[in-house]
Amino acid sequence: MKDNLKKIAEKLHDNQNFIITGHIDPDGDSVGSVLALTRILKKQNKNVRAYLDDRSLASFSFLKAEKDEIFDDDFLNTNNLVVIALDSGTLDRAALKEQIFKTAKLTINLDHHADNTHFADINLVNSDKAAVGEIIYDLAKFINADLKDEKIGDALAVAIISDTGALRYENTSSDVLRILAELMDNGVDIYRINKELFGSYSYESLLLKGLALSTLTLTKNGKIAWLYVDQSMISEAGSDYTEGLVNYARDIKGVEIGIFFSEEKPKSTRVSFRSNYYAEVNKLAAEFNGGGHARAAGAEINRPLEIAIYEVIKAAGKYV
Ligand SMILES: [Mn+2]
Repeated sequence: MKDNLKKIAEKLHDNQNFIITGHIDPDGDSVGSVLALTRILKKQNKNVRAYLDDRSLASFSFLKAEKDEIFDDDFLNTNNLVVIALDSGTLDRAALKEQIFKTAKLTINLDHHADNTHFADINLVNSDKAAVGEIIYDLAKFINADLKDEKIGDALAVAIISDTGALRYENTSSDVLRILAELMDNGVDIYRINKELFGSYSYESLLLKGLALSTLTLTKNGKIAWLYVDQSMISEAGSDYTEGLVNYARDIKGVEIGIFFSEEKPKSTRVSFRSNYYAEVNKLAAEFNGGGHARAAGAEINRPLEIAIYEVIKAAGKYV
């Protein structure tokens, strides 16, 4: 790990032009890490852009991404591009046109998913890290980046707080607490970030939450719970914000696996898996061509919602 950190630090130093990307449907770790690394490199006078679209940035407007931090097509005319993918277990998962990745001078992959396929020229994958934000922090320390910069600190804190569920998940290590303490000492307002991430819902998204909760179902043995959202509920509520709904299933007392289903199209269902203590939901997700972490994983199933629910719940029974 240290070796790769050193190798990556050298490549950051020796190159000038960078695109930083996260994963599709980005979460706080993805957006926070991408913006943090973009800002770190910018401060080192690099020519760098975050590959994030308006839709991805909408929930993170408080991170105040500037136009000149964000990728646009003109940037593709830049020569000798180094592409850095964050928080993406596979190249498919990276939110970047494969062509851009393939034509890059050099590719780097920084991730914390145990099932990462090491798809880049240089790979630093550490599944002991709670968030990619933690890896970016290590890298920042290694290259003596300015962590007192408020916009870098905010982005790192968003990454780490998001992936630890505001310090509630099993991955909340003492390292995580030390990093956040340091960021706080540097002036990062953790209360404000928590408020933005977990206390700023739209009215419509809560209507959708109400509809989703009315579908909550528990298996006979009480170990698996699930809920879903379909297209009619999304139009009724006027929101498609489903972030965090899976936690309601996972957080029921006695439940080991919580599952959330979202009808994307008539024959496409997105599934999120969470577990509490022992069920390796990345293996369950892999049965449906998905992946992730032992306690948090996902899959995209090309089946109608009802059939996806039936098949997934049946398969989940083996893990509890
Ligand atoms: Mn992550």
